[in-house]
Amino acid sequence: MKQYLDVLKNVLENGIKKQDRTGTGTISLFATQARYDLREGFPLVTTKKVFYKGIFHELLWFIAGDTNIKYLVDNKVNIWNEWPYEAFKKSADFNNESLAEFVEKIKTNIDFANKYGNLGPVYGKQWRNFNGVDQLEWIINEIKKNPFSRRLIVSAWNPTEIGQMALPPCHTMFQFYVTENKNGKNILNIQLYQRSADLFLGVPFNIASYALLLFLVAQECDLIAGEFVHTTGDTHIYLNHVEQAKLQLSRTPHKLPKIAVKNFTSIFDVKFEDIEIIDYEFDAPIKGEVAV
Ligand code: UFP
Repeated sequence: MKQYLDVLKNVLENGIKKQDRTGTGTISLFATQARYDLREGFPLVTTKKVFYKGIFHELLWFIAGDTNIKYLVDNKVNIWNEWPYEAFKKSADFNNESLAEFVEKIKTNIDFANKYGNLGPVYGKQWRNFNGVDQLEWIINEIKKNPFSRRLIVSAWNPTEIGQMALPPCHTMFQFYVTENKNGKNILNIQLYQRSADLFLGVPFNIASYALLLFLVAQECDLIAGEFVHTTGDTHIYLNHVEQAKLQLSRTPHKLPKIAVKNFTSIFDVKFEDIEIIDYEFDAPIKGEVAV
């Protein structure tokens, strides 16, 4: 994962101090790019431990078109809880419940989850129903029928619905690109455009998520998973992550793990238990405050 460390180093050395929405302050650079080739291994950052399981659950949740946190909290994934909790606090039903109590209610009371667990039309909704269009199903059929198309795009950035979303999408659109391979199966590549990238905390997860998406779509379309090209707009390191970033840069990357998905029948039927990360070698986790 030298490519990731190179971006981290580039922003630390060449980034410019920039104020931001959260009030934390960042060092930021506009528009960077890194390329990860899945044929060299699965791009999971190795210079700190990455807890990838939550992100795999999240991707399956996107693919299912789900936008309610219930599936995530049922699977102990707590990355999206703050937003519906904030909305619940403003409701007439709020009775000074803590975030933990709110999450417990989501788990145990389906009516409550239906009423208060929704995030609005975030990724899953846009991927599967962008103003009536199932973009994911469409793109998979299109890659199968017309692999060399230059129009293989999915967009989560839906200006007609941004106002109803808990958070405007950070990973805004992706494009597939098929490379012809004379010696075997053709190769599937993906480029993500991410408008805003928290390099230390968010990006290792974003890389793992899109690498898994590429792997699954390649399986589905009987292609080889090739490059994930990660293009980021506002590429930043929060000022309270600078020491952590330097610590990471002092470490030497390990060799990359491999990925395998057992019992694959369709991208729409993948079970979390069937996704396997093999031989993940990593250094100690590094803590950092999330800017909200
Ligand atoms: N962020 C990421 N990746 C994500 C995600 C959020 O890096 O997948 F959802 C970070 C980027 C930024 C903040 O630091 O979260 C979102 O704030 P804003 O909407 O102001 O860009």
